[in-house]
Amino acid sequence: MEKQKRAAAIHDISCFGRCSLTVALPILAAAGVDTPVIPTAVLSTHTGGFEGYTYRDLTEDIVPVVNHWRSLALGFDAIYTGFLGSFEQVDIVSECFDLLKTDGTLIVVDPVMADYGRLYPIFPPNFPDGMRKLCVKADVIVPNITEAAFLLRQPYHEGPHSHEEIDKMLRDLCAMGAKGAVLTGVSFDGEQLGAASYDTRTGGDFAYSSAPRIDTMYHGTGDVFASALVAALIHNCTLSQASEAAVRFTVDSIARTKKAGTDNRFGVNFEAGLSGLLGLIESVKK
Ligand code: PXL
Repeated sequence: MEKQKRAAAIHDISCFGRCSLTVALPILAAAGVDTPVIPTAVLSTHTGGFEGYTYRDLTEDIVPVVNHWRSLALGFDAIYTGFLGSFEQVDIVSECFDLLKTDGTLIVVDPVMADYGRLYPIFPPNFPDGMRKLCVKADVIVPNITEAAFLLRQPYHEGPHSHEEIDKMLRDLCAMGAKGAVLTGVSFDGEQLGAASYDTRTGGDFAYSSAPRIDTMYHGTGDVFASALVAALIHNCTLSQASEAAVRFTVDSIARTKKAGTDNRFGVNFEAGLSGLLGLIESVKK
């Protein structure tokens, strides 16, 4: 049997609401990936739409965990980060990349901080400056359109977008330092919604994946998308193949959640798609 791949996931645990580690861990595990975790904080729920959530910060634990792992000489095929709650955490995680990565470690940064034109209320206005520094060190970044606008210090506007605009955003994002970028929430016509990717490692390939827009919004879909993307990349998909698999996995999760009429704060039913995830990843390679 092929050696099992290992991806370290560095995110918070939102105990309820299906995002961050409670999404990344099952999705990567279903794809057969050994997924050690560094929880950066424990919250009773995510911060999107719930009142009175608890928040236990675990910043102090991050470096000790990493140092212990270093004493075990573990190797990582990927390091995947998402929501980080403070500038200090961003700086520490940036340092962790240097401490943990070896030749061939893929660093994927989802700069979770904003959506629909606005920063999440938990973050100060200059938080994108911190995230920018982390994105510079990534192999692949996975912003939505709002996050990309903040990273690029440019005004946000709602879609549809032109191909020229999206391609320029992708090029400019990679010019900041990342080798590849996948932009989510992309629509060229208002009817189809999906992702656009750009990979400088393959000579600057642009690719687009979409599905008919489902007119609803659920929390945690960005994490579902990025986790499926990392799973596919670990299985040697190209960035465009991985983006296609992640779009399909996320859209299916949204569709079944809409059918069930679930509260949009509760996240999406990705669990029903887990048994098909490896098959989906293999199918996009053909
Ligand atoms: O889904 C991203 C996310 C992760 N973690 C926490 C969040 C959010 C989005 O709001 O609040 C704590």
